[in-house]
Amino acid sequence: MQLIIGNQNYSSWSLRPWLALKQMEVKFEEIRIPLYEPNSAAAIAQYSPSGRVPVLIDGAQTVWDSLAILEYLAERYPEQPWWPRDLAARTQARCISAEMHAGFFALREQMPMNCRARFPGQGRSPATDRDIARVRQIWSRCREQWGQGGAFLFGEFSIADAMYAPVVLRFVTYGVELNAIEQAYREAVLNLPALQDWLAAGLAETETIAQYDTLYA
Ligand SMILES: N[C@@H](CCC(=O)N[C@@H](CS)C(=O)NCC(=O)O)C(=O)O
Repeated sequence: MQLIIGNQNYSSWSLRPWLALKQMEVKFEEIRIPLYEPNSAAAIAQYSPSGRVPVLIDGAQTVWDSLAILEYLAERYPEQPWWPRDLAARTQARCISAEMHAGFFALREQMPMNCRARFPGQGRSPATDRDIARVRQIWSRCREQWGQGGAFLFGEFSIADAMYAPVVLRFVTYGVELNAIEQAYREAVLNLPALQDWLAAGLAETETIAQYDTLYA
């Protein structure tokens, strides 16, 4: 099984299936293609019909799009707890994962993932403030309603946490203030050894993407 990803410093969509694969202890080969370089599009096109990463290659099966990859993995390895086991919790987890996948445009555009950077207080606007408030509400409500069995949104780590992991990293980069419940959740995600491995790899990368590094520099 191969997962094609972009730069670990910047590629938020790549982080989602990568982190879930690590958490569920599924072995895979990682193929990293630095984005926005002269040969990036050609390199991605070798694997991805959409021209985007992440892409999962499992034998004859090509799966592009982060959420489709996560759903595929959940079906391929049904013994692992990709989604919460309780139907009501699982439904909620699917709703917030879809909400992340299909929305939060201001947060994504004005506060792009950049693990190495620190831009505290930057990127704020009425639109990003709305997105931040909604993420905080989701985290608080999930932790309060479903979080008893562990430190994650639905207790145990699930796809929903993978979907929100890049937001945890954005909140660090842009210094977003959180309440105690949300802070504890942010720390639980940050303390995952796999997330630390991702950050270390991102920090060690030498490529830079000027449009993200100079946004608030
Ligand atoms: N909806 C897609 C979005 C994927 C996406 O936008 N990937 C970015 C990197 S994070 C990409 O491949 N950009 C390269 C490009 O657009 O040329 C998903 O969920 O996988």
